[in-house]
Amino acid sequence: REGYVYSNITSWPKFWLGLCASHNCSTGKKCVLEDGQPQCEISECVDVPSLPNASIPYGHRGVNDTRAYDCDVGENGEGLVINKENLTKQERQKYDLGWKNNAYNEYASDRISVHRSLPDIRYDGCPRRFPKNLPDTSVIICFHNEGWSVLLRTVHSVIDRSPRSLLKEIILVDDFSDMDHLKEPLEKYMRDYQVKIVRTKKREGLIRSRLLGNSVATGSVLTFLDSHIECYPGWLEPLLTRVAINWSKVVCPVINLIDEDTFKTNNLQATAYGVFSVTNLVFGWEAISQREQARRQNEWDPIRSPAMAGGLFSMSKKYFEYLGTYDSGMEIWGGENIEMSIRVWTCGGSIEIHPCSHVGHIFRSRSPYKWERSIYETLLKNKARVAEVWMDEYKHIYYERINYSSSDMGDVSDRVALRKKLRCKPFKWYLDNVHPEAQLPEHSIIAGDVASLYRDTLCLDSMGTKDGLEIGVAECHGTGNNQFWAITVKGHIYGSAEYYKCLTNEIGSGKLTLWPCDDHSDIWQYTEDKKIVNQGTGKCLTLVPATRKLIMNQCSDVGTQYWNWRRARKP
Ligand code: UD2
Ligand code: MN
Repeated sequence: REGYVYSNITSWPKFWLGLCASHNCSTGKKCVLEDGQPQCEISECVDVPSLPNASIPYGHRGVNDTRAYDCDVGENGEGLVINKENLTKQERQKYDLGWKNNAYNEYASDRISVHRSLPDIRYDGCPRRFPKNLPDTSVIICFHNEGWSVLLRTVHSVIDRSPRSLLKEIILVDDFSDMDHLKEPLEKYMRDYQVKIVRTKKREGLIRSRLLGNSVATGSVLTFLDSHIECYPGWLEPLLTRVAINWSKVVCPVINLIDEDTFKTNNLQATAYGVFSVTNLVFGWEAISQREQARRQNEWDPIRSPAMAGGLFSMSKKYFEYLGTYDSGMEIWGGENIEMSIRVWTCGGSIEIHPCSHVGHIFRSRSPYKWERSIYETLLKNKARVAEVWMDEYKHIYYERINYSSSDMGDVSDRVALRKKLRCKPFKWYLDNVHPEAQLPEHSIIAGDVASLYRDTLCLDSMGTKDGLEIGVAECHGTGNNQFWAITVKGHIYGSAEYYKCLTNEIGSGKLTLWPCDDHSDIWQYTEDKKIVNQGTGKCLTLVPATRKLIMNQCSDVGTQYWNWRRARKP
């Protein structure tokens, strides 16, 4: 096996007993075990553990740090606002470095207890008692370069809030991090908590790292978590209960937001479920459909979700393996959640979000990792593998928008064979039954980029996707996306790869803009001699070469009215 396991669990330390998991403490207090009994106490001031052997103590109780702090900083999911202008030069450097390395405010995190409390936000109707024989779980946390206090808080929130009998083990999978604190110091620290650490031998990415985690897991359920999360009270039991009811259920907690700057948690209930768009395979949240709302009786009933965000879920280990784990041909990050969503639903399982289970997650506005290829190329490859294997005739909707060739996705024959072996239902079944609310684009006549015949290095470009933005021209890049245009059977011109936006010649201003497509969208014609004519006004789309702008003019035979609508490559 790749990597190695640190400690084999023989007996469990007392503080693992998990009694605190079911012991509610009021705001600002945390639960500790005194002689084996759970007690509430005001959290002590010093507990972001120092890095072993670090010369400067870590955390806000550092000997050189004489400012007064509130001991209850961050408790109950409250935020800590750091005014960076007030920091000394040295502190300011730490502050800036924290942001740079992690894309979140590590400086603030270091000042909040790694055992901080979170409020119990479960609905009153959520069960507080659980079946005796719930299956146990391995919690698998993959990380690539994570801040010390954030990773520790992740692990402690699992230990502190999971009943011992349900928590078989915690497995940290280090995906080839290069931060020093994640080497010896982490091993030393985690040894006390009997957390297993396995490491990849090269950068594998999240997908193959999870597979490594699974290969050493011994629990009957796998619970995957990101490395910058915090579990709320009672998070685990509902997930395992659902898996125990039916082993083909894949169950996700409600994902709450932990603010990347202050670490304040948002403590909201579930109002959305997961979906993805067929045009670009991008995951998103959407209001729970009426259909699904009608099926549920209570707000605490599980929500059947068309897709999952990907990071946080429980799934039977046996089922995970039966279903073909993950597509190990996918790189680094992205797309695996869409693949898993389609696979689970079409091959007989289901995905649920449990409103009684909450986990906070730090969403970052940029990715702090190093990427060998660009994020864009990595995603292209991973998503093409999803489309090719799972989407049947619908894959072309995706391909034509990105101009992707089959040679770039690698070999997918194993996954095609898996789909056949499992006798999974067609993608159309998924669209009809699991996510009938999904919007699908109209059937297109031609789809691809549109180059000016007057200057053939210039292509029509949506210039972004905001409603009402004027479109223009830009150097042709050949990757689809903002230069993707499709004219449909009805004569609508779809612009932009991502959303259902239609080309409109605004009355009055005459501007050429994109608005959400509907029955009233402008009708266009792409003529035999390659002009783009607006049916309402009879005018032709015309390039103004000097300004690189577009206008509508009377049709004539000037070169600037001719456009080469080039078909996207189809694998
Ligand atoms: C979301 C998911 C994430 C994953 C991703 C799509 C949630 C909360 N998060 O993005 O789990 O499904 O969508 O792929 O649903 N990591 C590695 N090696 C790498 C890169 C990342 O181990 O090369 C780890 C990383 O440390 C983290 C996890 O993988 O724990 C997910 O990465 P992320 O947090 O950057 O992704 P996120 O939350 O934006
Ligand atoms: Mn994440």
